[in-house]
Amino acid sequence: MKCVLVAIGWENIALQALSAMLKKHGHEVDLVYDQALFDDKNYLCIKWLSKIFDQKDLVLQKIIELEPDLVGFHVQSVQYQEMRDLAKSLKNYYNVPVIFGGIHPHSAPDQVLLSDDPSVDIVCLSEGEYPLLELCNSIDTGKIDYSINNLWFRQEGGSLIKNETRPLIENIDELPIIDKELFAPHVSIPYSYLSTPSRGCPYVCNFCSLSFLGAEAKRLEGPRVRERSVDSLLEEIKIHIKKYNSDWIDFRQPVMSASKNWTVEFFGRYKDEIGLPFRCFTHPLLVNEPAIRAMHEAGCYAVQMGIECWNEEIRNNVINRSDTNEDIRRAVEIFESVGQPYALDYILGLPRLPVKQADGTTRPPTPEETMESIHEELLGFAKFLTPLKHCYRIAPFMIQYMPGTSLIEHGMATGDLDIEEVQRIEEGLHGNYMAEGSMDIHPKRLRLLQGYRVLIRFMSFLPPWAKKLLLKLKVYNIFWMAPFRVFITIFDLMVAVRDKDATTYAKHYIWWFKKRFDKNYHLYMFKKRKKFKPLSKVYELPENGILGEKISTGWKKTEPSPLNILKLDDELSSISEPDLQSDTSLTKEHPITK
Ligand code: B12
Ligand code: SF4
Repeated sequence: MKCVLVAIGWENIALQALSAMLKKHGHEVDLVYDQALFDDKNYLCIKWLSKIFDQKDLVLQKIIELEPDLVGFHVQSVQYQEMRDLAKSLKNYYNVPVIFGGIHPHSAPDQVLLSDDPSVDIVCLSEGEYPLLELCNSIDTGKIDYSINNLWFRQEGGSLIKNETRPLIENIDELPIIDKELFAPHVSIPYSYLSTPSRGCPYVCNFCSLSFLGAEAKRLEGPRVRERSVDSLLEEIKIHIKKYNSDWIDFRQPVMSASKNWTVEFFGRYKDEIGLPFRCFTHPLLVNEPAIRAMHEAGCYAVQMGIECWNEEIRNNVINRSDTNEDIRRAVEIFESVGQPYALDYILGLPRLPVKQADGTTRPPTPEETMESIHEELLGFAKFLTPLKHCYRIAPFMIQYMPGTSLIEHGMATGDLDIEEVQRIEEGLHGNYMAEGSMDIHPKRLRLLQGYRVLIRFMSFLPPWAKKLLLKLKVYNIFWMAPFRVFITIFDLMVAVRDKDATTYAKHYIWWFKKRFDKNYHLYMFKKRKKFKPLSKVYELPENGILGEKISTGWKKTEPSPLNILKLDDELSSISEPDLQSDTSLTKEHPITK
């Protein structure tokens, strides 16, 4: 059978993993990729430019032209609304089951699989390799198997089937090597090679989507962190590097690495067997000298580490990180002594702690107490940054609440979030952390945070003596008065010039931009739009699972036998007038046909 996978915004390892599994078992896989130029939900979002380059109609056209048997969307929260719209449009023209997978459907499956909206038929929770394979195998037999674990189904009429979640895959080496080829026509793999060497994270920071995956792993009694073996990871990299000749490697796993021995062994061999510069991520509690030295000697040009909050009480009690400020100092001293360049991440706008009252109860902090606590925290952090020499980038972001994470409860308790805001978060309608983040906070507090954001960003490229002077003379007070966007853009650009990550991102953008003028590319700017005839009824999964006949407009359900027609007549007579009307409204002409 043919499965079409859909991605928006950036290269996607999840789809490469799924594709490898399906292809290994003889299924056909295609990718429809929308770079979403200037609205990639990653870093660069310029609304007016994104409108000029918006080619959603071509994305839809491409999916329909491929005549798939199943369409799978990878959905992160920031992409949810767009993906849902795309699925809805697709079903106006083509009869096909739609499956949503990825962290967003996993975090909010009930919000995605709605009984009153047939846009999404199936949701995949947790890991998708085996469930998707089993689903495709069942489609091959002509009848959907509704008992596949990890999958939730929506059937004709809106009834839902919610299957159990299976344990996590213990040995991820057993999975086939990811299918990089899938993305080769769409992203420039030679610029940078994206790899995720492990799954899961040993920590449970409650602002992070991985925290509830951790809780889920515990419930399923499986191991939370699963690492590829050194041999298997080196093999994957060697095969692909030979093919794509990439400039550097971007190790994008939660933390590299949960095990000191693995790190020392892997990077000891990496140096001789691969030897390319790379970047990776860590956590203050995982930083130890042998591991950092092994990484540094192997060509690590940057380690990225989250500090997230300099107020120890908030770090421990609100965001659920157990590291102390001393642990962070110790980790940073190791980077400094080894001479390892590093980048630090920071979250602005975290909820404050409730205030304890004399009678033992608590109350939310007052606006004044909140402002005071922010000043204290961020000036303390700025002072901590002053002597650092090898920290080449400090990235302060606005808090973006992720669906399903328990930080939301703290936000509610302190009044930072209300129920409507939470609903917006679960529907993927919240702001990106690169911009204003999730909250609709008081303008005074926002201004204060923006001022500190500029100050901390500015400190990224100052030598220690200049940072000291800046703080001593309080020159930074100017940042509270200046236009935030102008300042942050200037400083972002200054940091970006010497940041390999940012320069590669810029190179990718130019590459993508050129693709829009390549006649053979599916998102060619001037490509002729096809007209598709709208269907009279939106496709829904048949109750008996039988898919019927495959024609150019997708699955055509088998005509009911004369016996069933009699039954159907009875059913139809019980449908009320408004129901029939709402059905015909689905035949309205869609913009693509205009
Ligand atoms: C690598 C990575 C990236 C890479 C590549 C993106 C990618 N998805 O491959 C880059 C750098 C581009 C990136 C960017 C962003 N990322 Co990111 N990223 C990750 C990271 C570290 C690993 C993802 C990964 O490769 N996992 C390995 C694969 C195999 O596992 P998986 O993704 O869980 O997929 C499995 C299942 O979910 C399921 N599945 C997934 N998709 C589908 C689809 C179908 C049809 C089916 C059936 C199943 C299925 O099957 C897969 C295989 O088992 C995760 C954290 C994490 N560990 O998950 C964050 C994470 C996914 N990123 C996150 C975010 C917020 C972003 C950004 C928005 C941030 C930003 N502004 O920079 C952007 C969005 C860019 C974009 N448009 O894609 C959040 C998402 C939170 C949320 N609720 O949406 C995560 C979870 C990090 C976090 N700690 O919260 N990211
Ligand atoms: S250490 Fe990083 S990846 Fe792990 S739970 Fe915390 S924020 Fe998420």
